[in-house]
Amino acid sequence: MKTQVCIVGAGPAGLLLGHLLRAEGIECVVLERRSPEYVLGRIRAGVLERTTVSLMERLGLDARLKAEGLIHDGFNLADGERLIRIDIAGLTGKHVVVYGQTELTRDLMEAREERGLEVIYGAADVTLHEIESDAPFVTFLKEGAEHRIDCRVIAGCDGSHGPSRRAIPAGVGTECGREYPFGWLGIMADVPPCNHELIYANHARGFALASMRSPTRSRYYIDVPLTERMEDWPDERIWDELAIRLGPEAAVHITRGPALEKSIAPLRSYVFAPMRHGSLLLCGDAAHIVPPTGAKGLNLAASDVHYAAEALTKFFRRDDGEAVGTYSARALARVWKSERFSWSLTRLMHRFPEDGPFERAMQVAELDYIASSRAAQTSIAENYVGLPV
Ligand code: RFL
Ligand code: PHB
Repeated sequence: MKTQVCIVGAGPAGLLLGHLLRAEGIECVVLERRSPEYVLGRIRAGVLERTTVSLMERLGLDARLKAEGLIHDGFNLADGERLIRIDIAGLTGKHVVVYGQTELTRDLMEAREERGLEVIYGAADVTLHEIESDAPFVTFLKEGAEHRIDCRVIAGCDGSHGPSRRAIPAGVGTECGREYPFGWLGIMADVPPCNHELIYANHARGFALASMRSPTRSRYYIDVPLTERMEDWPDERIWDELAIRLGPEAAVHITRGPALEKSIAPLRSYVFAPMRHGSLLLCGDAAHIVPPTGAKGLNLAASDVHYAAEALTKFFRRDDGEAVGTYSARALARVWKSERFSWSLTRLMHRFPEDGPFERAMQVAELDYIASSRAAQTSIAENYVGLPV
């Protein structure tokens, strides 16, 4: 098989890129290791920035997002006693939209036939070849047979464990990051949210987040040591812990219900640079990871795709390779700012095991400063709604 762009991974980055390229008449094929059902079963992000919504609008795939997405004009930081509201609409004139990554992925998935986007699910042993040449190719196994896709460009949208980043020879790139000494235990339940806006709480017992997917579906998180096992967290224990950490005002509005899903995700910051090597472009989690505090992971994948689609359109439609050459620098400039924001909000809202009285005093002072300073709130708000692309 021959195509112009072979996209590895059909998560939000791969599907968004595929649709944007097809809309420009560029040929592409997406290869996905898992089944569509498996991809839709993964519960992840929930908050969309303007840039992510705009991409769906541009594709004309925003009907359900418009109808079902919840517009949020603010969110809250709780520090045990008070609730500091960040009025993102008042401070920036913009808002965020609460709409699950699962739903966004479903919208992109369902439009693939109508838009002529070929996605091959169940592609095993995907391997990238000759990425330093102008004629790279990808091989994979499907139902026991080996297949080969020749292309001009490979887009690595295969998440943090995929083969794309690993295809870059050792010594070419640099990587750095940090692991955090806790994970987020998430619970999804068909109960009304305890508050109409998100609450990120820093409590003596640890972090908590009250989020949602709809007026009848709640998503909550607490941080737990990485040594915790899911079996030790029956639903009632999670609800009890949430009620304490979110504080009495929110606790009275928590409706408990059976968990539809529960899982523990580790927190990590990571960046691989450059995001292009030869004919391979990396997008989304394949190149970087942020801790979920601040809801940047999915949105960063979308902004990478925005730059990648623009670069590839110039390359294939106008024979202009400059944008491909500058893709990595453009994408990384935004990536680092989101890394900084996610790291700083994580630092502010979690109790780190190694922290002493000084680190805690710094958190208190910063929360106090945020509570009293419009400038500090504006800085948080403009990062939360998403920096411009
Ligand atoms: P994805 O979504 O991981 O998609 C990558 C796709 O590539 C496929 N793949 C392969 N395909 C072919 N061959 C291979 N060998 C392959 N290996 C992997 C995978 O099956 C998958 O379909 O990356 P993408 O598209 O870059 O999107 C990024 C976002 O998914 C990610 O940043 C966020 O979901 C991060 N994240 C969260 N972000 C938030 O903003 N808020 C959250 O609450 C939140 N929760 C999460 C998360 C990420 C998690 N991960 C990665 C473990 C919770 C979890 C558990
Ligand atoms: C979510 O609803 O899953 C969510 C919301 C905000 C975050 C992280 C996750 O910062």
